[in-house]
Amino acid sequence: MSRRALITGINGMDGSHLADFLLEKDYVVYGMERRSSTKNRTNTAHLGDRITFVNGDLTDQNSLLRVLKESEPDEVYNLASQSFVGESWNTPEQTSNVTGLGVLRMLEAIRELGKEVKFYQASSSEMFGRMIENPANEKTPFYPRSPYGVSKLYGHWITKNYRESYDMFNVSGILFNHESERRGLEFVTRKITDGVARIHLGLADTLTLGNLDSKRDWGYAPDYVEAMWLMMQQDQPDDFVIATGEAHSIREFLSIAFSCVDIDSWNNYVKQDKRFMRPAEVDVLKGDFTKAKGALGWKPKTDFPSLVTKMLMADIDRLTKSGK
Ligand code: NDP
Ligand code: GDR
Repeated sequence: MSRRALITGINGMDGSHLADFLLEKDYVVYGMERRSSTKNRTNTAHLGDRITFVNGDLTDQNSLLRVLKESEPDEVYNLASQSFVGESWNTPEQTSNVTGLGVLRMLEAIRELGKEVKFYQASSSEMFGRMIENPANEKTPFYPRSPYGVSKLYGHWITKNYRESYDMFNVSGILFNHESERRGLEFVTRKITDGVARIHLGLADTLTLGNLDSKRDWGYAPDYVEAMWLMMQQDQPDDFVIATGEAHSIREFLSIAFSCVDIDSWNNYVKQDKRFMRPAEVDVLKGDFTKAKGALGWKPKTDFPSLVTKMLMADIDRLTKSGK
């Protein structure tokens, strides 16, 4: 019989890639979305009726229990969150409520349901923040640098605590940055590929960014959703760092993207604005995925230049077709 999965944050980047992956594995997939006045299913439009959408919100306890009863999952992947680090200083309370307490609500809903359900929590490299150890591994102490990072840390520890308190099958994937053609336009990678595509097509003259010196360990999202699934197939629940082991600066990202459209002196096209700087920055993030490689047999398949090129080509293609 097909296994059943519930994915929260279904219309986000990871939710849509995970749905693609699980459908390939013959899962029955339910995707939780929250109500909005205008539906945004851009990332899931291609799935048609191959998945079932259910309405629920991580800030509403009863809705989560209802969603679990409707979907009857064997595996829950909790990918929903207020995921934009920059925004977490503007709405710290809302971020804590969704990204932190939302995890507790889902765990309580699973307990209330009273059936054995495996639970995946989308933890983040932002929990390492100041990077006490470089590269960071599963034993590295945490030092979050934003309300988002602090909220993720709560979600991480409550997931672990419920595993130990109630013998639940709960895993936390500590994923470093991962990107794809479906990344939200406000995140720096997609902002760059969209911006460079516009400059290339004559639709824009400049691209305005914040801090160009921070470094991130960037992987490709479809590679990373496989790691989520592998963690859920282990005999014993455990937590894993998922990363590429390489860190690159925003400047390097810009340089590759602009060189793809034959522009060498990219400095002429990029402006900086304080609006995009953060009150506290994470200067560098780099992860050590040795444990995942050994226990899950996982490793990244897409290198940094290929990631940048794929994202840029997709944006050029999209903008060429739409003309705006
Ligand atoms: P996205 O921002 O693309 O997706 C987040 C999803 O959460 C959206 O679909 C959003 O719905 C939904 N959501 C937000 N608030 C609520 C709520 N109150 N109730 C229900 N749903 C809600 O994130 P990603 O796909 O990039 O990331 C997936 C998860 O992994 C997130 O938890 C993120 O914090 C975490 N993560 C991501 C990493 C990355 O590099 N991408 C790295 C490490 C962790 P709506 O469309 O309605 O806003
Ligand atoms: P991040 O991603 O904060 O790492 O969180 P983001 O792309 O927003 O920022 C990465 C770095 O780029 C710098 N930067 C800019 N960022 C944005 N968004 N816009 C700009 O114009 C800009 N200019 C420079 C930032 O200061 C930062 O240093 C992502 C999210 O997916 C989280 O949910 C996830 O947990 C972490 O990755 C791991």
